[in-house]
Amino acid sequence: MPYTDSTLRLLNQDGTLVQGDGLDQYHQAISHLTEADFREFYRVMTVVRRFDVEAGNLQRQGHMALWVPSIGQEAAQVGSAFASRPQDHIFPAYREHTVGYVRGLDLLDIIRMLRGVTNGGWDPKKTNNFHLYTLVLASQTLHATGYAMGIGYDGACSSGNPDTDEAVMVYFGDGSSSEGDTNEALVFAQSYQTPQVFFLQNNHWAISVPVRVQSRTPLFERAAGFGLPSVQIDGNDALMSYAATRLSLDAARAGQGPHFIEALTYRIGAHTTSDDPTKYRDEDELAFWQAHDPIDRFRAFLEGQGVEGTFFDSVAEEAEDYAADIRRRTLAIEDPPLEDIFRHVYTEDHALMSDEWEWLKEYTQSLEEGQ
Ligand SMILES: Cc1ncc(C[n+]2csc(CCOP(=O)(O)OP(=O)(O)O)c2C)c(N)n1
Ligand SMILES: [Mg+2]
Repeated sequence: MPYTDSTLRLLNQDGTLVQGDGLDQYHQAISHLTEADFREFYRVMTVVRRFDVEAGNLQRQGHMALWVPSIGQEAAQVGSAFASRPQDHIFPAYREHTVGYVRGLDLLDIIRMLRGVTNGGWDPKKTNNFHLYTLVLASQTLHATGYAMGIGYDGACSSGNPDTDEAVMVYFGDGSSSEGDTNEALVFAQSYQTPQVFFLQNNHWAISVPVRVQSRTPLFERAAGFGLPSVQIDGNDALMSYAATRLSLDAARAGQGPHFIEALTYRIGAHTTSDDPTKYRDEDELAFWQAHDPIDRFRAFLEGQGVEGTFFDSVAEEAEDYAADIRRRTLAIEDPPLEDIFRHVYTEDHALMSDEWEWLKEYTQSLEEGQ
């Protein structure tokens, strides 16, 4: 059983709400959510999961070098993303497709990045402060802490108005929690009391290394050593993810310093399309997590609230349309000019680059002639 006695949860797997001591503040934190909001949580998770499957298929069909699936982690992401406020800055790792969707990222931009036709992603000013995917593990924790220190210097937090005070949220994984960068980011965040939430998605694996090798103690307990308040939540519970993140972000933006959330979830798919998890993972473990699917849980909750079957049918249809649109737009992506490989190496023309470009032109031509 991956959960501990400390794991916080609002939604049971059968979709019923958990009541009980100590949960009042979390129930309070979701009390303003309407049925329309809940439907939106479900819609987003379903559409992004379908997108994820389609992107995996596109990779297998040769349209991308790599795909990074996030199936199984939708609830941790949808709840925390909806809990952020428009003025917040979000620093993702590379698996936060649902967060990106909520913040307004066109998910084709992730495909474009992994296809190698952009110079690294998108413009965060056009994606509601959803910053770039970061493949160098944990470096985004430092970017986030630096940004949050800047917010402090600018006086853009702690005015007492949650609708304008800014905060930062950084996503990182269980494996990344062992990186020096993460530990340095935690030290600086604590020293400067940054308006920041560290959102750790513990999906139980860092490629083929299980989380038990990363730490003998639950990861959220590490935060205490740095002086950060922390909680461990059931990351497959979208409502608890929303509640814990809302409380933590609002405390951070109000001047109470950085907070830490560990969301227990699971990477249902492979690490990436370059990986085969059947080589190192136990079938029983996968079965446990498949039985704790976050979207099934939320559907059960909605059904318990009386949401009718036609809603689920229309969401499924929308997800199919979304996937078809992604496929159509992926196939329409044009290759960048070959010369771009050389164009940005030096700011000015350079003899070596010209020589290499001439060589490549000749070589490419010889291949065409050989056909
Ligand atoms: C600095 C650095 N070291 C190693 C890698 C290779 N690498 C890519 S993903 C990964 C595992 C990361 O695991 P975790 O932080 O748990 O995130 P997850 O992939 O599970 O979402 C590793 C070792 C890297 N990208 N960057
Ligand atoms: Mg991991």
